[in-house]
Amino acid sequence: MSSLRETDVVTIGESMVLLQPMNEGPLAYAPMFTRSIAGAESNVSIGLSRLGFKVRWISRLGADPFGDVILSTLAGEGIDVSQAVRDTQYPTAVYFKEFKGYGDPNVYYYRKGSAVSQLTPAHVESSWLQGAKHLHVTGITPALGPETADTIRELMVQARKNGMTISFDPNLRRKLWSEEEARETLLSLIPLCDIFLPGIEEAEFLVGERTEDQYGAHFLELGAKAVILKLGEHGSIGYAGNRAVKARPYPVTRIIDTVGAGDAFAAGFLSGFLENGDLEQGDNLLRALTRANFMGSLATQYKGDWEGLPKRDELLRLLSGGKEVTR
Ligand code: KDG
Repeated sequence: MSSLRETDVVTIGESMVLLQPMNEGPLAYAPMFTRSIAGAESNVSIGLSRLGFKVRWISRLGADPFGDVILSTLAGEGIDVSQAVRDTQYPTAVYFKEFKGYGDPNVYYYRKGSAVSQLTPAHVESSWLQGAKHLHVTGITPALGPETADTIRELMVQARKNGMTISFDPNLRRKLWSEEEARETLLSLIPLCDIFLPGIEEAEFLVGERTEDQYGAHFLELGAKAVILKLGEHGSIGYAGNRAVKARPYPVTRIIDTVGAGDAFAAGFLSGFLENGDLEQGDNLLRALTRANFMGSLATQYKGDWEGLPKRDELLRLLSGGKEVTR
């Protein structure tokens, strides 16, 4: 086996070509679109890569032009795509957004029967995790095909055996599976992760209505070492060991597009975790949460799922209140 470069983070998931209407309003009346790419795991990969981390993104893509676009975009962001497989039988997925001018955008998926939906545990290669410190997975991949949940589970088990840390963002996508299936599968993956990153509504979906502290205690009891609750406009709260730390939100004056904010948050949090380590020590948890809140708020101010993610020097300058010289 050829040796792969050292990697900070490995992630696995589906990226799609994203078509966004150039005007607001119903998709049925949208004549023109811009083309980008999107996918929760590749969004996190871009966020981390721009902050200077080495990231390996694993996936399957059709042997089609849309697969080419995704690969060249991610490679252009400095991400290791060498383990992504081209599938000659099944296509790359596509998704559309619809901006109604109020609330979150609607999304329409064309991903049934995609290359990633065919993923099985038999595809897992030991090279995927080689030389890596951390695995990040989401609850989207398990929803995509008959054996994709088992594949994610297998990878988490292998990562554990390799001594890697693991983060898991449930990323509930109700359009992809039934509520019962989603709840059962997502809950079953929590004991395999170190860092669990649910939004407050996802926590409620999983275990019913409780207080923030009860969510934290419950998910820690299930086996996560840290629970990071995203509270939207109220910031976030993290639980690790006996600690509970709340981080204030960054005010956003104009929200353009909320899709991808959770992934920006995850990239921000993981970057803090990877830089500072043990979340039970000192102010490590607060620093990671603060960065996560800032990245999440920044992401909502751009159209597109990842385009607004900052590079390291920009992030550090903005976080310290520095102004940009624009002309
Ligand atoms: O978290 C944002 C992602 O959800 C988006 O980029 C596309 O993967 C995607 C999905 O399934 O919605």
